[in-house]
Amino acid sequence: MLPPIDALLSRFDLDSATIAGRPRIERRLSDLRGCFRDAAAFEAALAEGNPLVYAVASIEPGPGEGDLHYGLGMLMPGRVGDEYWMTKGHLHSWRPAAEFYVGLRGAGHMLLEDEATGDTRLVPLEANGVVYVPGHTAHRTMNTGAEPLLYLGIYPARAGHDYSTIAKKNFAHCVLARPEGPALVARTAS
Ligand code: S6P
Ligand code: ZN
Repeated sequence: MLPPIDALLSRFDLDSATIAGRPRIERRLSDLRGCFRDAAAFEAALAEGNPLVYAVASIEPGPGEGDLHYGLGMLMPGRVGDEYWMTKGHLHSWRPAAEFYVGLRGAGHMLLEDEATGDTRLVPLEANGVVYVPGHTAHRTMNTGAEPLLYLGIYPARAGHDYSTIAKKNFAHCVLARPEGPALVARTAS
């Protein structure tokens, strides 16, 4: 038997990055301690205030083995030192879980890092583009534009979030704002 239409259809408000009647988590600058390479710039920015950096409204239709979940993300534009505002980044607890990121509005990039090899890619995330995040891949999103970045992340229900691996060792690369655009730089070299 199929669920009622309300459980099959969601409607977004892209200006507020909300989905009517659904939970939304918010991450502020203070939630991102340890993510940026310039700790002094981070603390100086935090001393000025604790702005909203991103929010995610989630839809979790069911916990079944074949179910899919999705989240509407809004990542605000901003900088800490020469790094763009970013998400915490994570691996999926169930490592084989892949994910699609669908760009809806604004301009961003995704940092992808293969857990086993460290192989790294910087991939644009923008309207009319879909980024495929393979399984076993740490992923972080940066707003590299001037407007809020809106996107959808679609992932297996059983994916889960492993934040602790990133919290312990961070990504091996940073993405720096350079005059010519976002530049991928080894963390040790920066
Ligand atoms: C979930 C998916 C996204 C992120 C969102 C926030 O698998 O990748 O919905 O949760 O982009 O990022 P983070 O790293 O704070 O979860
Ligand atoms: Zn994910």
